[in-house]
Amino acid sequence: MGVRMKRFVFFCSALLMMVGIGIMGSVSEAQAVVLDLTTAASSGFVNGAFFLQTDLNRHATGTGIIDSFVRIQHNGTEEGYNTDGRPLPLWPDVNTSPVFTHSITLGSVPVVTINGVDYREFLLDINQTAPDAFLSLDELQIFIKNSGSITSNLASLGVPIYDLDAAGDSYVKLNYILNPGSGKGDMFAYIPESLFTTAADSDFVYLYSQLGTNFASNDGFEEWAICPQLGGCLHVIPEPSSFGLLGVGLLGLLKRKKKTLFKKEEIE
Ligand SMILES: [Ca+2]
Ligand SMILES: [Ca+2]
Ligand SMILES: [Ca+2]
Repeated sequence: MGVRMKRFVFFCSALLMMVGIGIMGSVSEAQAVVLDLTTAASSGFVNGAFFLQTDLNRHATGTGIIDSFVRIQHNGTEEGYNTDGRPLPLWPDVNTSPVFTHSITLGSVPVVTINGVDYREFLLDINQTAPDAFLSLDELQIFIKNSGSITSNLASLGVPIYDLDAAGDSYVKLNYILNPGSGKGDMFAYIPESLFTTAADSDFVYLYSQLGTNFASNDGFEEWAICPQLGGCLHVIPEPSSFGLLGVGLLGLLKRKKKTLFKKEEIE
């Protein structure tokens, strides 16, 4: 092969490689989702889970209605999961008070129906400063296990149920300023009930979240909660009109499951 031919072959190979990398890049970008929940009542799906911005005022719901089960706090990035186990040397961002961080059973997590689909409902309450109100939920993973006191790494948390990043590096962009003040919820995560079909009500649910990679955490803690006593947090919102037009529409589509899921002894 002559020098000119070798140069031509090299040029073609390089071109093919660049095209290939470009295709691979666009495919992975297509799989990753950036869900923007920075406007009131905005919503969307990531890997089949439904995320909804909310202005739920936890103080207006009364003590004991909302059960907080994992609280994490660290400027920059932060991560952790709920458990009864202590100490938590691998998870320094997690608040170790049993009031704020403890196990939950699947039976205590309310099931709500949206557009004919059953979901398990989780509430996220964030706290940020007003000038830097954006915060990213960069990872959310849910597991099921027959023990509620694990303290080790994520691989020890049992059966994987849901992963925000399963189809690419996705994140949900949140805006604290939509509902400022302490103790006000910011987002619902609705995980399809169909993913939990092999689990029993007595199994423990681990919720791992990591925040602050794309939009850094600051100021106060972030906290996940459920509303077991009334079969879901949306049912305790006093004024549906404050939910915005989309919220009102969703409320019309949302029904509380008939069966009683709450067992008092399972909560705290
Ligand atoms: Ca909040
Ligand atoms: Ca991610
Ligand atoms: Ca924060």
